[in-house]
Amino acid sequence: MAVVRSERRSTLSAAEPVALKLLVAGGFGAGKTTLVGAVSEIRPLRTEESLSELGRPVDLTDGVESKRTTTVAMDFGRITLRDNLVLYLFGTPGQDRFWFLWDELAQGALGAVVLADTRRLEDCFAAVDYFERRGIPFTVAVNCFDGAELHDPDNVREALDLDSGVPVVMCDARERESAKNVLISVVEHAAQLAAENREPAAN
Ligand SMILES: Nc1nc2c(ncn2[C@@H]2O[C@H](COP(=O)(O)OP(=O)(O)OP(=O)(O)O)[C@@H](O)[C@H]2O)c(=O)[nH]1
Ligand SMILES: [Mg+2]
Repeated sequence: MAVVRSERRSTLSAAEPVALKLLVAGGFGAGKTTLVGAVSEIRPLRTEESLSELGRPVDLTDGVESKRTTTVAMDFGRITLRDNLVLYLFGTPGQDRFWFLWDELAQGALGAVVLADTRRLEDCFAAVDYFERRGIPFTVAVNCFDGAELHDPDNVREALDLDSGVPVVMCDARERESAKNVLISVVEHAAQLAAENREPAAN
C-alpha cells in the first residue's frame, strides 16, 4: 500500500497527514545512506557493517576503495515535506549479495530515487531495471562527488537509456536541501504518472 492514511477513512480531512514510502536505491557506495541521513528529521536507522578483507572477493569496491562500511539491510528515515505529507525513506543495500531484500523493501513504495555516481554509472543499471520492470516511478539523481566530471542530464539519460519522462537531477547527497529536492522530484513524477493513468484513454 503506497499511501497510508489513518483507519478513519470516512472522516478524512484535508489536513490529515498522508504517509508515502520511497526507496533510495543505486549502486554500491553511490551515497544512499548519506542521502537518507542528510534529510531525515529523526535519527536515521542504519545497518552498517565493516567491509572486511574477507569480503573483498565478493564486494566490488573498485572506485570506492576508501569506503570502510556498507549497508547490510536497509537505511530508514523520515521527512515531513509539508504539514500533511510525510515521506518514509528506505535505503537499499548496494551490493548484489543483498538482492534478496529488495522485494520486501519495495513493497508498497510510491516511488524511488536511483542514485548514480557518474564514475561508475553502470552500477545503477540494475536498480533502473528493477523499477522499470515493476512500474515503480523513479528519479535518477546524479550524486556529484568531488572530482567527478560533471555531465549533462541528457547524456546521463542517454547512457542509462531512460524513457524521456524519467527525471534526471543533479544532487549532493550530503546537503539536506539538495537531497530534499530529489525527493520532491520523485513525488511530483509519481503524482504526474498517477494522474496520466487516471485520464480516460483517447478514442
Ligand atoms: N564527496 C562526496 N562524498 C560523498 C557523497 N555522498 C557520499 N559520500 C561519501 O561516499 C561514501 C559512500 O557513501 P554511503 O552513503 O555509505 O554510500 P551507500 O550508497 O549507502 O553505500 P552502500 O550502502 O555500501 O551501497 C561515504 O564515505 C560518504 O561520506 C557526495 O555527494 N560527495
Ligand atoms: Mg548504504
